[in-house]
Amino acid sequence: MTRTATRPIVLTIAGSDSSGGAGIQADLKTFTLLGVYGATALTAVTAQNTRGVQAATMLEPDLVARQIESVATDVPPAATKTGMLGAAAVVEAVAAAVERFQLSPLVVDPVMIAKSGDSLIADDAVDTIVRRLLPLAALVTPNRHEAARLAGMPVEAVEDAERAAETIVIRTGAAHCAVKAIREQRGGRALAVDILFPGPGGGPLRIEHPWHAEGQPNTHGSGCTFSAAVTAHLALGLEMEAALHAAVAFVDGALASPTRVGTGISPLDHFAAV
Ligand code: PXL
Repeated sequence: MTRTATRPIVLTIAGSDSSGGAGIQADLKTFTLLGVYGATALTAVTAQNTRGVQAATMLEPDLVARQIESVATDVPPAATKTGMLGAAAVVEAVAAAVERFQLSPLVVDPVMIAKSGDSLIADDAVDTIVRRLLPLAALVTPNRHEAARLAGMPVEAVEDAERAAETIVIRTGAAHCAVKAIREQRGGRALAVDILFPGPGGGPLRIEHPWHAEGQPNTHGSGCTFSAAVTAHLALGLEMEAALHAAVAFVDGALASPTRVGTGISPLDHFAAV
């Protein structure tokens, strides 16, 4: 007798990082370690290592849409995330496909700059994300630089991040906004504070954890991994707040690991938990 089991399916719509630390590769490692089945729609191919991005090519918007269609019509995802989208036409194609196939919940990681400082998005694509994609999002996960750009205000301290998160939610219609990793010095300790703003009418929630990005940080791919982990936990049935706590714990473990890869900014260690 054969037995058929199912596992939650998660779709990531993102770019390839040849070094294996960020992008689609980080997403698939995270999905696998958290026990969900990962499907992918590739938006871009980067030639990249831990020292920087050496080259990048965007895929045709139609091919991005066709990948989403192929996945959605056969292995329908229980949750979807977007990472590097790169160009306004790709954002448009992704938003149209998300609407057409009613991909929900949708987690949008508004990827703009790699840890190396290289830009991963065209200027006009940011506006398209705000206008077309964020209204469809259950959650948007900017870091403080991305939050500043999306909200149009400087974001340095935790209070700024809370204001920016509220502005982003009210302006775009995203259901939740999480601003990642604001550094706060408290006594002799550096903390990383994540903000969750749960939509109009709610108050912000703060999640505090140790700051790991000092010394020889292994932070390459931490944003991708965080949004992938939230998406996986949503697919596993967790509510947003619980999914966020679980994702913070996963990323924390991976950042705390002593394992390093490459000669530049090492990826975090996805395997820390195994
Ligand atoms: O971490 C953001 C990110 C997303 N997607 C791709 C990347 C990076 C950072 O390097 O390379 C493909």
